[in-house]
Amino acid sequence: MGIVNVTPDSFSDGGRFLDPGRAIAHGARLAAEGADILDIGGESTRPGAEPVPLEEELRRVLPVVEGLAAAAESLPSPPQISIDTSKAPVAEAALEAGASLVNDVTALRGDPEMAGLIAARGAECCLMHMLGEPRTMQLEPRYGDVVAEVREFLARRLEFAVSHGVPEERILIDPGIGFGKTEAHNLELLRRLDELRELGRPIVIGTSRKQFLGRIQARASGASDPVDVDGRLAGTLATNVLAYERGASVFRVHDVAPVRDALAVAAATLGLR
Ligand code: HH2
Repeated sequence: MGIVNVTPDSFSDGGRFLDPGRAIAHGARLAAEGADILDIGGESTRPGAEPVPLEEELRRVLPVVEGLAAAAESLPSPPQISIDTSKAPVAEAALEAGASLVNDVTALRGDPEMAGLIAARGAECCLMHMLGEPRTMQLEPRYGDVVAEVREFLARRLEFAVSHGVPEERILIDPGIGFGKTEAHNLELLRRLDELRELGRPIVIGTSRKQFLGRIQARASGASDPVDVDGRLAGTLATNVLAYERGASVFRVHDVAPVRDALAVAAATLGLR
């Protein structure tokens, strides 16, 4: 899953693809590198981010969804278009324009219309765990057993989605790395990711360029400041390979080609391809 952020403030690429033409070209490049899914988002969820008004989010993402849906038609294996939103009107417009997956970081808690919309449109959805909300989520997050609590949360959200008419086969789950979690929580979730397999749904993992990788890499090299976003590919590769080995099947990343290669080598090593 290649990330297309159409935002001025995303933590790693904010402002780079705010222009629709550039965002479409970027998405097309990720598809050419092997992305099976393009995840288009118009609202940053980085720690501390402020919510974006509906009209503004629509204005950012719609031309990009339309452009990439049109571009996808001419590709030999067209990528699926995903809309990263927690607002039902944005999801609705994107589904109308060619998206077929709704990546909702609130796991259908953000908008009461979202579950019914996804069910009515026969779309797929990704349910992600988040403790709190982006504005405040990194202020001292606490868990007893983080993996058990995330699994329990996802089990309840799966039940909720199914009870609102979304078929189980159309649902993916995601532990929400970095969403209300300390470095230790993120690492524990990755280490014990296989425990989420019990839920029987495909596992999405999103570690790409995230802050905890910058801190770990800095410690490895003896640097005092965290490695900045552009230097976090090593950590991104390591965590995606380990997540793959523990059962993840969708990898939400900024750098599609290197992750594709790392996963191909991991699969060959495990005798899976
Ligand atoms: N992470 C981000 C955004 N959406 N969706 C899922 N399912 N899983 C994730 O881990 C996830 C997500 C944050 O990353 P990014 O989009 O690069 O940054 P920002 O939210 O600042 O735009």
